[in-house]
Amino acid sequence: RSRVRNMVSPEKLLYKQPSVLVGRTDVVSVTPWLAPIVWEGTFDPVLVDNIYKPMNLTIATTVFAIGKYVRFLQDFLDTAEKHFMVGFNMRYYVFTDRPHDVPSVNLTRGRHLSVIQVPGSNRWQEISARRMEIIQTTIERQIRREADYIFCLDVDSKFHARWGPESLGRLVAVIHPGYYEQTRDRFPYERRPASTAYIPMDEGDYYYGGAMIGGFVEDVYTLTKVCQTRFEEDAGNSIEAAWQEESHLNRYLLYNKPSKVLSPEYLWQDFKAKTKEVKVIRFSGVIKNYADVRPN
Ligand code: U5P
Repeated sequence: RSRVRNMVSPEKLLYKQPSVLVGRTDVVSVTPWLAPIVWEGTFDPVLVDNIYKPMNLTIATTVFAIGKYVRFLQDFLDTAEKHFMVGFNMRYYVFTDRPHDVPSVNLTRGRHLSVIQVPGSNRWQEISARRMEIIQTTIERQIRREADYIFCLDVDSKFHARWGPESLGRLVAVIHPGYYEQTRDRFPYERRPASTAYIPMDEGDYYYGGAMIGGFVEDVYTLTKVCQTRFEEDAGNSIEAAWQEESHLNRYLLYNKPSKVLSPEYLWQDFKAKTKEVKVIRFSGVIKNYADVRPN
């Protein structure tokens, strides 16, 4: 697909003059490999919308709702319709073993939802692992023809404020809200050298959250393919990485740097109090009783 064009700003669009001297100084908004770190105040939402809207992009969103997790779909989808890529063509792909429990949601124009039936599982670790495989096969079967960008999101979450095209990029990751104040030796990376997700103590950029992977469909395809192969290699050696696919994702992103990094505004946790650098919470994981929702 070649619909992603250069960034063209419409003529006569009025917006605040950009400054090279004044901006946010309380947070870092660029990585050492010069990828933007997206924070409130580092982009102009009106300008960004006006650049991306004329491209007529289609965004794919995959979400898994297996077993009792179907109960999270209603809020996830309702809040996505309010805040997520508003005004863009959207294709939700809902993977579930309970298609009859998928709520009917009023979708605005240009937005579609398809339900794809997948087997259930008694082990949540396995559900987590199979996500990579299912995303990969669905990209092969349809998403690569149906969308330009893809976001793979956790369902036990809600949108609270704008999440727009400022988040688009070739390969997009989000900084986990739990570890951004810590040194890398304290990140919960997989630390056993026998695992293909292994990261030594003196390596690592950020700790990325497994609740979101995004980017060009083909870049996310490669990521899921590599992570799944490694996951299976580990399984063959009876190893399960510390945080399953999140560990494999972190390892992948250490050596395949993301082209855009989303600040923890884009992945918060409802049990965590807002910190001063987070001006707006855009998306957060809801508080859930694991004993209640997980199969075991
Ligand atoms: N998930 C399910 N059902 C389960 C466990 C996990 O659908 O029984 C999917 C959900 O999309 C969830 C994601 O958001 O895997 C990550 O799981 P967790 O780490 O939030 O439990």
